[in-house]
Amino acid sequence: MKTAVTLCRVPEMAAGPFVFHDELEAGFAKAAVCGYDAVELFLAGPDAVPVETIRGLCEEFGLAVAAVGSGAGMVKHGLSLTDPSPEKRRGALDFILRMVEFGGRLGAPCILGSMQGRWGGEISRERALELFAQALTSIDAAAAGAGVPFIYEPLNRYETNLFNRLVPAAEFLDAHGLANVVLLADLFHMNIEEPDVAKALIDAGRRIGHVHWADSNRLAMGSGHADPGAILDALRNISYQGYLSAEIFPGDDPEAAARQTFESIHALYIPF
Ligand code: LER
Ligand code: MN
Repeated sequence: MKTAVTLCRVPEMAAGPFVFHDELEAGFAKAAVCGYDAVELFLAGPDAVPVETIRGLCEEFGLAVAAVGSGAGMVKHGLSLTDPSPEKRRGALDFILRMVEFGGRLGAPCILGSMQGRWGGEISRERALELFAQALTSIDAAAAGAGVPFIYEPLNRYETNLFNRLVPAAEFLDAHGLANVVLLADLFHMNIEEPDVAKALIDAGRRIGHVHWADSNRLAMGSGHADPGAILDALRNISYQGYLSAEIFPGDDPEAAARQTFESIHALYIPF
């Protein structure tokens, strides 16, 4: 199990649930001081920062890149993989494939969150899932070629209507033979959607590849009513080896939120 903290450099996402919004060097420095193994990066796109610059910062601060987010494709360009417009869908797929390639050069998988889109209007649920499976099939192969998994994140009902819970998402990946796609278990979304968070982690365990470590109110763990002990027990039960990444609202003191998150993991952590 490894720890990561989010660092967002997308102005349109300045109010989002990301701990640090500093310039990259300052953000890397803060992540390192707080003890993290890695940063999870949210950048404006695949060409926003040269890969060499990020590699240099990783080396300087002794950090890895846990994952790269793709949310800028939605917030900056309005792109989604299930959009009614074929042109928008092509743009979305192209954006994701370029993010996969960019992340691959850093050894980091790309995350699909908001760019999954939603069904409705002229797109039926059946058609949206067909489009989604087609796109994921191309992305699965591209990520395998880049030597990284691809991370699909079920979101709560207010953000998507494709998949809100882990087990149905895992069954969808299985049904379409998407062997290189893993699931992101975001504890905030799960606290809204799953009847039993620990049970869902165990039931979808074979597919879980990344965790957003947040309390029920999306603040640092310890601020709400999630049960981090039960969640860590479930992750131990599935021999989870990936990152616990702080994707939370930072409040007035991002470094305090980062430290609280880190301590919430290490206080309860027993080596898996
Ligand atoms: C959005 O709610 C979220 O959880 C992000 O990880 C998706 O990009
Ligand atoms: Mn998330």
